[in-house]
Amino acid sequence: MAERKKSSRSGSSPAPRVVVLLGSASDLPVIEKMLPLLDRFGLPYLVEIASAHRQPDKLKRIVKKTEKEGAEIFVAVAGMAAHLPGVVASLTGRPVIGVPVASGPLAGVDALLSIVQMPPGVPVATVAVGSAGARNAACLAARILALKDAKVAAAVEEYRRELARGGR
Ligand code: C2R
Repeated sequence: MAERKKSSRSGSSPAPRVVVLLGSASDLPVIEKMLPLLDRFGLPYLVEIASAHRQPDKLKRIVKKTEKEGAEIFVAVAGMAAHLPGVVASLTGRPVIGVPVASGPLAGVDALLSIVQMPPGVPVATVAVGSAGARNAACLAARILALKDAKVAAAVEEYRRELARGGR
């Protein structure tokens, strides 16, 4: 499964600036509301299912290839013993945002602790469990990229104004 989205600002299919990696197809519902946000911020993205546990070679290939193509932020979404974000952070020096998923009997506490408790030197910016976290991953990616991209910064500010008007 690979979904390469065009930037809403461009007619061609640009290289992804944000790469969204999922541990399983069962995690897909969690990113449903994240993808329209990436579109809104004008960030082309790629979605791939690549488990560090089950498909380590595939995961490494995707990270290395997209990094070479210019990917700036990696978002890794996983439940249970969620090693995927940490492994991605070991494969790239680019910022990695980890989204814990509430799958399995521990309802996301397992994933949250697996993602947030990285050893020093290999950071993963950990957001909330589930869909709220996935949406915040898009917002955080945009805020990081906004530092050097005026169009993304304008889109972030417009989104913040909408929230202030009572939007959700
Ligand atoms: P299945 O539904 O495929 O059995 O997966 C997935 O993210 C998912 O939430 C159950 C859960 O296992 C997680 N998973 C990981 C990793 N690979 C799969 N945490 C990994 O590499 O970290």
